[in-house]
Amino acid sequence: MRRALITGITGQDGSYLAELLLRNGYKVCGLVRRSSSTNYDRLGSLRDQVELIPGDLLDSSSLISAIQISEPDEVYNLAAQSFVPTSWNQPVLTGEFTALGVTRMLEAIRTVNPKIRFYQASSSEMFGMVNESPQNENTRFYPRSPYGVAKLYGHWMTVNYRESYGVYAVSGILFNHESPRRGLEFVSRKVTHAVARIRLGLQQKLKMGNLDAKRDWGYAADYVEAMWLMMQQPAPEDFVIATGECHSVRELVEIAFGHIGLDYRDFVEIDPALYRPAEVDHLRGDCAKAHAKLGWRARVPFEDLVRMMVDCDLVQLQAGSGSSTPNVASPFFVTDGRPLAPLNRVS
Ligand code: NDP
Ligand code: GDR
Repeated sequence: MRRALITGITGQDGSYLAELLLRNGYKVCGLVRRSSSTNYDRLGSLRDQVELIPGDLLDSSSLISAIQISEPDEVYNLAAQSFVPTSWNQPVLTGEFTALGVTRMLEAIRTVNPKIRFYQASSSEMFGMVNESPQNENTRFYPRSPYGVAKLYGHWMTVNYRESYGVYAVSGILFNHESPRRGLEFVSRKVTHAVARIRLGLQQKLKMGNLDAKRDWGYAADYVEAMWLMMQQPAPEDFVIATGECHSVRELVEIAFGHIGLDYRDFVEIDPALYRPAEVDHLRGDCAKAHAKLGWRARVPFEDLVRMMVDCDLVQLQAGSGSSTPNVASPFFVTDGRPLAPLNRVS
């Protein structure tokens, strides 16, 4: 039985990756940091199928011990301070988690067993102010936030450990990916959750920042498959993972409100406080390399993703689940990978 250790298993991607690895027959361990109350909502019933090991990216000895306990063939480093605006408020802490945390984990691997394969969750935020579009593995990096800078450090350390020590270390440069398990502060889920609340009469207005920013948004469950595929190759390489399509935040709100028959202009208010000190205006990925070498491509179109997230938020709010990030089943994959009809379309 192959064994994997996931850092960030309680996050959006961690829960989808744990599901995938369990389906693929892995023994799955997850690193979890201590908090005053447990935070396993996204894991749902997976909680009983994975082994959770206490540890923190800030603490090297806990990483060494997590590797000794889990004895993994593969480590997926998904843990990070992942919210871009917070990185301006807490730049040093973001650097500790998101940048130096990568080195701590790589050093732990080198110390315990350098044959362990390592995946680093790199980000399209590293491209930042782009000089070409779409962006691929050779595009210049120009990060625009402390988060982007920290991710770039982690990316280069991953490359460096591959080149210096021959570790099988790969960096997946993933563009934005969303799901019903997305944190509420990220724009997609903020919008779909608010739309569902407005539909149910629980909220009147939605405050937004820059509606003109453009992103390449895909579905998280698709993207964790790319992570796993990168770790199964004969030699370690870095890959861009994206849909190749670009949409504005304005389109996002238009589709989400339109899905329940409302016009976003009646509900959205612009709040200048939500603008960022430096914006990434436009991102669109070119995943031709991943398609050619991994056979990977995104399966869920943007419009379907947004509508599915609104539907899931409506179902969760109506059920009064009490959790903002429940372990919602992966709606697109319960019928042979074909999208389901919307869960709860409201005309
Ligand atoms: P989330 O914010 O949902 O999850 C982050 C995870 O990291 C949580 O499990 C969190 O634990 C954990 N974590 C944070 N700090 C520490 C720490 N010091 N020690 C141990 N664990 C810690 O992120 P996503 O799942 O969306 O993203 C996964 C990774 O991919 C992140 O590194 C992110 O930066 C990167 N990424 C994400 C993209 C996206 O669009 N989602 C795109 C490109 C890259 P806790 O639950 O305790 O807070
Ligand atoms: P991003 O995602 O910064 O791209 O990072 P986010 O969803 O936070 O923002 C996307 C764009 O939407 C604009 N925006 C708003 N954003 C938020 N959060 N809230 C708002 O009210 C709002 N209004 C407009 C933003 O200005 C931005 O341009 C995500 C994270 O998952 C990172 O960890 C990951 O690395 C990158 O995606 C790829």
